[in-house]
Amino acid sequence: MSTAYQLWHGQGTRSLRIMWLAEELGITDRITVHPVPFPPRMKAPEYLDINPRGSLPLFVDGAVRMTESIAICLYLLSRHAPTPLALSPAEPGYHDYLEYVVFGEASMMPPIGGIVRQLLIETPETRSATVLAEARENVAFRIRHISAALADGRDYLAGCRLTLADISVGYSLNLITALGEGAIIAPDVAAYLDRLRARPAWITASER
Ligand SMILES: N[C@@H](CCC(=O)N[C@@H](CS)C(=O)NCC(=O)O)C(=O)O
Repeated sequence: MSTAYQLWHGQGTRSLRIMWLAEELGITDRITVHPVPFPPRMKAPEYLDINPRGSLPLFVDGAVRMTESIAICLYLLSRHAPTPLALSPAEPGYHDYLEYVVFGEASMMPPIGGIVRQLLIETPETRSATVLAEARENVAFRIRHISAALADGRDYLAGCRLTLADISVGYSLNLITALGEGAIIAPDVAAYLDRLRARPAWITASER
């Protein structure tokens, strides 16, 4: 099948959600991947000519240009429907699907960003142990919402199968471990993350 999509991708950044989804969908042969060093604002200023936001991902499909990782994933799911990676409104758990697709970005990433700031951006002089502890506590508290979805031995967040909800949340959980902060993650959620990271699609996508 001919290439139709273009993705500007930074290793470990939110564009990994699209790489992972593409592997699960079996459509990687349709995507031209443009690797971008992170952060582009400092390491690839020419990228600002293509994406003035300076953020990753950037996705292009003909005249379509998108820069929000979750919106791009939803776009690909609708372009490649039907797929088990999406839940339809008629299926049980549809509301959980919507909830966790959004939760992985909108609720998980801001406090994780607080940890990133303290660990990677602030200097020893400006770093605040209080702010870092507060961000860690906030992340741990939000992870309880993931535990609730996995109660009663459920393997996935919605619909008893892997969906975009798991890809959205799984990316955020993986980032916590990449920061060396895996101890924040409750054991049931850590086991869930291990299951996600054992998937061939994750392994292939995360190496690119
Ligand atoms: N909500 C957006 C956030 C995009 C974003 O902030 N991406 C980060 C990488 S994970 C980035 O490019 N940061 C560098 C910058 O904004 O300069 C999404 O989900 O795609």
